Amino acid sequence: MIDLYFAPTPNGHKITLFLEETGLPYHLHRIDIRTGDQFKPEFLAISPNNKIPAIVDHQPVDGGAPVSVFESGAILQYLAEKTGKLLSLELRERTRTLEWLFWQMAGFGPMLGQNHHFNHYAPQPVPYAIERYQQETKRLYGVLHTQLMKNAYIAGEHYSIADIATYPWVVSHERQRIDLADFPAVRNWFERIKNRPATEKAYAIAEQK
Ligand SMILES: N[C@@H](CCC(=O)N[C@@H](CS)C(=O)NCC(=O)O)C(=O)O
Repeated sequence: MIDLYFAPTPNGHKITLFLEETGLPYHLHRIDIRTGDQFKPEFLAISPNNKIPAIVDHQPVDGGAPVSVFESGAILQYLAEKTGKLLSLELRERTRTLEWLFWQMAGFGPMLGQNHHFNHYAPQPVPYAIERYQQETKRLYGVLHTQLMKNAYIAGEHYSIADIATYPWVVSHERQRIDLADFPAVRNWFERIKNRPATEKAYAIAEQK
């Protein structure tokens, strides 16, 4: 059984998407990041950077003590290696998948996070920052569009943890002031992932619990 420490945010949704897609049993624990659950000592013991998502795997493949993992990209890689799913063992496809997973973790996620911040949460308008992160958001959607012109999915012809890491950030495209009509390959990919039964279930469960 996997314990998942979760809030319904893009980074949180990555892990419910993976777990629903693969059918790995899990128990979802809500962390209310608006009221400070992420600073409680028992959560910091699992996630020292005080952020969701985090997991504890009570049945690691080595048969040893439970393993905890924080950082959504590391969690996706850990779970993919545990299950043998959504991360190819073939050298080139695996490299491509990890390359785009790291692209999401280091670029698409953080830059779009800044876009959300300066468009919706900053206590005062900062035009330079709004413009800077809007341009960077558009650039990154352009990079994703170019990649998706080549393949059905980000790392090739198979759905992978690179898609799972990226999709929840595209869900918020309207908040990022992005029109998917400007990026048709992204829009087609987005619609296909949205209609996967596991995606529908992951979002429904996350909103309920
Ligand atoms: N790089 C981290 C980012 C995680 C992250 O930013 N989590 C946010 C919610 S999406 C959070 O827990 N924020 C609480 C806080 O910063 O106190 C990951 O991908 O896991």
